[in-house]
Amino acid sequence: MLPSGLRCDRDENLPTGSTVLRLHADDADDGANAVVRYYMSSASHAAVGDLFSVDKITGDVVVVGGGGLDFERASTHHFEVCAVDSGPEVVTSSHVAVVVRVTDANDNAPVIVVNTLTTSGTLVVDVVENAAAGTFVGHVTVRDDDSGSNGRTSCSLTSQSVDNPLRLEQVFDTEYQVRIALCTTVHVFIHALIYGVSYLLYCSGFTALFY
Ligand SMILES: [Ca+2]
Ligand SMILES: [Ca+2]
Ligand SMILES: [Ca+2]
Repeated sequence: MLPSGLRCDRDENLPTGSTVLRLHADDADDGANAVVRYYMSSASHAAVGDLFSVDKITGDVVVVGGGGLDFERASTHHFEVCAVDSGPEVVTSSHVAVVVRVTDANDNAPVIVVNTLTTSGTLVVDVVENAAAGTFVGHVTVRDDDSGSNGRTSCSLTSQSVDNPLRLEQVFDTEYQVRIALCTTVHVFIHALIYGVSYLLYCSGFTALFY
């Protein structure tokens, strides 16, 4: 007799050959009448047979292929396993509904897609000199196929230049726009004239950065 239902949680990327769970059915008969064999139902075999198999002797449910468990491909698997005794006639059989829930792992890196207004097919963007602050340069989308915190992303410009003329604006959760910054570096020089018999020129200066 099998339990009516079984549920287990298993890590994503569990490799081929790993045992997901072991089924066991008791049979109160004697001899061959009590020897139980395990089979996946034909409907379940059609649905998940490329990923799981059932060892008919041990009752082990094993990962058999498809690159192992992949949360992004399917986070839950449902199938049915039958237990049949080995008497001269099949007297009894029972079945159990199995649910395997796959736990997400952080196995996907963020993917960045940049779109510009250019039609050249390259990511080289021409920007006219003196382009106004706020001029659109490019649209950035960041995607991560994992779930929860594993799929959360942040995005920033990595220019090390202090006068980087670009800024990154977040417009949606995973979408950004690159625009011309307010202005870049301004070098300010101050001249002071002191009039008299002759004049003195005092000159000083500083650099102002606007973003
Ligand atoms: Ca995966
Ligand atoms: Ca994942
Ligand atoms: Ca990720």
